[in-house]
Amino acid sequence: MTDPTPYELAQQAAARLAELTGVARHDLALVLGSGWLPAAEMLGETTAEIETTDLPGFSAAAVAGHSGKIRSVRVGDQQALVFLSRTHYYEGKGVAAVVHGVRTAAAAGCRAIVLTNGCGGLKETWTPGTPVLISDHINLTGQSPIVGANFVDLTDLYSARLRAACREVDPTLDEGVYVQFPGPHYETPAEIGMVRAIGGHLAGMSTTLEAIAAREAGMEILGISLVTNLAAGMSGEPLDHAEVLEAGRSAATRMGELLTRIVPKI
Ligand code: 8IG
Repeated sequence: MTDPTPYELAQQAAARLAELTGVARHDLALVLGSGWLPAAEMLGETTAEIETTDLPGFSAAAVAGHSGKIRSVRVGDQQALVFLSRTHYYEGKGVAAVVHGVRTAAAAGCRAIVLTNGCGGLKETWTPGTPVLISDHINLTGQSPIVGANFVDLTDLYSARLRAACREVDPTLDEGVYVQFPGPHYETPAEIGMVRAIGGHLAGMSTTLEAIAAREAGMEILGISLVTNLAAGMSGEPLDHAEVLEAGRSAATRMGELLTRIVPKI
């Protein structure tokens, strides 16, 4: 027997997900980045929680503050699929593993996806704990989740409609271009200088490959970064992961309200 394609594997995962959650179709998905869990706790009633490893194609989560679970959450009259963790590119499991959750969400019926992350910010005014809408991205991994001659258009990758909806909820929200580095090391100050030079405002290790896979699958995409630290070389302090988790806790209420109020508009 031949191995399943990534799309077939996602279909299998979605079928098992439907069995385990008792929900035939989900409406939208959220992927939680570093620091986002406290905010997502405010979304609504969790009707099922499963281990990602109970679904075909997922492997165990590896980072402190990332929990390898998926929740089915009732939000108003919608059923959301919430990934409490993601597979990062730097884990070396391959790009298909990185986007398997996104493809599973698409196969589960999700028409939209909210991709969140924790990242470094390049604007001094973005103090740790500031959420920023992703307006566009630069993918510095040099990889694509798409294999073969499928020339997917990435114009307006991050939905202008959903960004406008977010600003109706919170008019103070800023936006910026997210630059994905391979990681797992943070950038050098010189690399942050490069990010600035090429038009980036946010530096992180996720999201762009997932957004590409989500677009390929026809989903509407909302990207929100939580700036957890000033980018390398800007603060005079070294970067550390504890700072990331603390920024999430302190900003949870603001981000939780944003998520809760944006979902009905999706
Ligand atoms: I949280 O400053 C978090 N993730 N690449 N740079 C990169 N990833 C990050 C950063 C950061 N902060």
